[in-house]
Parts: sequence; C-alpha cells; structure tokens
Amino acid sequence: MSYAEVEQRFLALARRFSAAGLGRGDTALVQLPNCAEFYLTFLALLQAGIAPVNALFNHKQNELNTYADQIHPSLLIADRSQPLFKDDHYVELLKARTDNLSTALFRGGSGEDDLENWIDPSLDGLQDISESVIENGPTDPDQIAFFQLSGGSTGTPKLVPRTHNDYDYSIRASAEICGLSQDTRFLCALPAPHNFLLSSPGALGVFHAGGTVVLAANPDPQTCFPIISRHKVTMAALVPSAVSMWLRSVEQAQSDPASENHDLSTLELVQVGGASVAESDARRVPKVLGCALQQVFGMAEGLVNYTRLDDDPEIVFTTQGRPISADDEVRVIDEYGQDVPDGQTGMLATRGPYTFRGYFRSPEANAKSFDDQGFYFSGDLVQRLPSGHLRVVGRVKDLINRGGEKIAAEEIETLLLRHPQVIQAALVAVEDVLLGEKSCAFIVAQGALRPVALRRHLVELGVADYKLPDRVQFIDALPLTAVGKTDKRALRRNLSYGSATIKADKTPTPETL
Ligand code: J2J
Repeated sequence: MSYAEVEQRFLALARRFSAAGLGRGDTALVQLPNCAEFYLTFLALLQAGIAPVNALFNHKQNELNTYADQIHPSLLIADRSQPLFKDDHYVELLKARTDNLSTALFRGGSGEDDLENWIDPSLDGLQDISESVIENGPTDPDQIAFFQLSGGSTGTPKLVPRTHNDYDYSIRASAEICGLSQDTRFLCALPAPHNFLLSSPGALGVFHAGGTVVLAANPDPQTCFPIISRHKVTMAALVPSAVSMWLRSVEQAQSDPASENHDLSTLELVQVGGASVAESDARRVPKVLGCALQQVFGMAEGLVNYTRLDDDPEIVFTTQGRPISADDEVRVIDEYGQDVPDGQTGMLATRGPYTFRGYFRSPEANAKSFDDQGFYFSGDLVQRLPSGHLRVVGRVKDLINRGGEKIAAEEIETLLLRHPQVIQAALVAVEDVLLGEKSCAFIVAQGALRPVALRRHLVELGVADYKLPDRVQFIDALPLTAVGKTDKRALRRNLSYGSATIKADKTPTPETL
C-alpha cells in the first residue's frame, strides 16, 4: 500500500466517523490483529479526534471490560475472527455496560458494520463521503491522543494517556536514533499496538521516515524468515524469547545442510526489548544473524532507552541503553529516597518530555507511582553507568514478565480469590529457559481443588491466555513477611524444591486474605 493509498483510506474512515457524529471527546475500544487496518484505524481515529484504547488481540472480555469501564467508548472496532466477536452477544453486553456505545464496526463484518467498507474511499463504499469534512479534527496537541496500555502492577489494568505532542516527540527522536530512512523495511511480528512496536521507533517511526512496515502474525522463525527474505526486511523488533528462537533456528539450519535456508542478508538491525535479554544471546546476534543489535528498555508510561548504533559493542551487549532525550531526568534511588552512586542498584524514577503525568482516572495508583516532584517510579531496579547507560537488574513491582507480556500479580490473585474454594492466592514468577519467566500460583484452598478447575475458573472469567498460571501449587498457608505481607521471595525460593509444601512462619492475618 502506498502512502497515498494509506492517506485516502484513513481520511475516508475519519470522514465517516465524523459523519456518524463521532469526534472530539469520544473514545473508542479497538481490538485488531496485526493487519493494515490497525494502522488505518488508528490514524483515522487520531484525525477525527477520537481517543482509542488499542487492546491486544489476545485480550479477552476480562481485559476489554476493564478498558471499557474506564473510557466508556462510543465506538467499538473489532474483528469477527476473534471468538468473542463471532456474534453480537458480547457487543450487547458491552453496550449495556458502557451506556454510550453507538457504533460497532468489524473487520470481516457485513454491509453497514464492515470496517473495510468504511475504509473504502471509492464510491463503491458505504456512502459517498467525498464532500464531507471532518468536523473538529484532531484533539489539541497537548490533549489525550490515545490511551496506551500499562504493563501494570495493580488489580485493574491501567491506562496511560498519551498526548500528540509527547508521542510524536518520542517517535521522531526514536526514528533518528535508530537511523530510519525511506529504505527501512521494518518487520512488526509482535502485537502492533504495543508501545515498543508502535513507537520505539515502531511502525509510527517508520511512517515518519517514509519507510515500509511489514506485518507478521507472530515472531516464530518459521513465520518470519520467509517474510524477511521475500520483503527484504532491514529491521526487526523482538522480545528476548524471539531472539533466542531466531538464533537457534539459524544455527540449526547452518549445521543441517538438508534444512531450508532463508536469506536474512538484508537484515541490518535487530532490536531487543520488553524483558531482560541474556547477555550470551545478545553477543551471538551479530555473528549468527549477521546484523547489528540494539537494546531497548522502554515503558508504555513514557521513558525509552536505546543503545546507540555507534555505541561500543560491550555497551550494546551489557546495557539496556540510555534515554532518548537530554531532557529525560533519570534518578536511581535507594529505599530512603537518596540517589545512589553510579554502578549501584536502585529504583528508577523518571520525569521528562514524553513521560506521562498520571494514569487515567486512577488517583490511588498515581499517589503510589509518583513522588511530589512528579517523578514516576517504574518499579524497575537499575544501575547507571557514568555514560548514562542503564542496566535493568530486577524490579520491585509485583508483576510477572512472561517473555515481554506483563502479568500484574494482583489482577490474577483477585480473580483467583473469586473461586469459592480459594482462601488465599499469590502469583509469583518462575524462571523459564525460553520466556525468562512464567507464572506460578500458590493457592490455599478449602477442600479438594484441582489446577484444571482453577484454570477453568479463570477462563470463564475471560482472562487472556497468557495470564493463566503456568503452574499451580497448593500450600497450607502463605508465608508472611515481618510486616504481614505475603512473602513472595520465600515462595519463589521454595519453587526450586518442586512441589514441597510451604509452611507459613505465621498464621495469616485477615489483611492478607
Ligand atoms: C528489561 N526489562 C525491560 C528491557 C522493558 C520499548 C521497549 C519495551 C517496552 C515495554 C516499551 C526491558 N530489559 N530491555 O514500552 O517503548 C520491562 C521493564 C519496564 C516494563 C515496561 C517500549 N524493556 N522492560 O516493554 O509497558 O520492567 O513496555 O518497566 O510493556 O518492561 O513494559 P511495557
């Protein structure tokens, strides 16, 4: 699709939104897979002044409900191939829930509600919109353009309001840092709405530079390698588990003359981010994939760090980069709020031109996440080198980073506790060779309860598959810390002993229930 075609289509869609009475002040709930319509829809919504939440395609009703409850969308855009939208049952539930949902469009819909028809700029489309104008146009540059999804660490998935100005700045600066040009052919094989794939520099960075975006359904080598050779991909953004798979696949192909060899020689840059990459994998990238590596440590909330293309290779292999902007203020702080010296571990706190100022309608989460100077605490434990490069060495936030997909422990614990037999629940990270981390639920249950029953319980609540506990362990009581909180470190330590039962140090208090 040429840039001219992209423009015609997203403007047609924006005009139709406007003609349907949608515009500034409206919000949209969008759930599309990796497809061109995702970008056309996003651009049209921005153009019309409608602020969307772009849910991930593997989200289910649990996640979509919490987003809808927060933004009260007037517009829903989804895909009929997603089981939740195979008929209108869930749409009706959403309408009842959100009070002002007036328009629902579907990829793979029919007639009036077919997204493709709405996008069609020709007269064969739904209605002639060649004369119509977009009423109000985009929201003001410092107003909310859309809501990014927070990886989160609280019970309800939080939304990050992003403005045109802050997002545009991070995109432009990222495109420059990553050396994008019209010759860039960027492979997006992770979920397109994710901040990394959208803006670091992501598809929007590539559009800014006039390059080409190539979409893949998943990051598996079997899927991506033929696409890379067919479309002469120059750059890809991956999570560490995908890098591992790519490395293994190329090495296997090299050692097995009978295997199919794909031409990856056009690849110039592979970015890795979203979770900690093993240093050994990072070091193998240039040799095995024949391209440069860039580490990216970012967050939907704002701050993004990159290793630079001209950084010393040792820096590229052993750090997660330095901030985009000289105006990004980064503090590394100990538990008493004091800055720690370079090289020592502390909590990351940041403030800067494209870092958000608060979660959407979440005063409690904001009170916990910001200090009185407006610094945002990301929950990451980092070390800073004198050069300003950061190393992510751990975290204090209660989440599981499952190969880049974030699971807020509290969200799943709350849902587990809704099972009538569950008395206590704690979700902790378990080391995993491929994904880095998987999840294990420790459960104190009343009566006999099987892991499959718990799984079914979560599936019935409409939880996205990646959030389902990979392991379930039943224990007598949860161990507690001195202040009476669940001692997750003790739980994690116990994991290495397999399914041994864990004895609590103390009787649980009502507070921990
Ligand atoms: C270790 N942990 C990392 C890294 C993110 C670019 C790239 C990634 C994200 C992202 C993003 C990490 N090493 N290289 O938004 O624009 C963990 C940290 C961080 C959290 C943010 C972008 N890169 N992480 O992953 O909002 O814990 O954004 O705070 O999904 O992922 O998660 P998320």
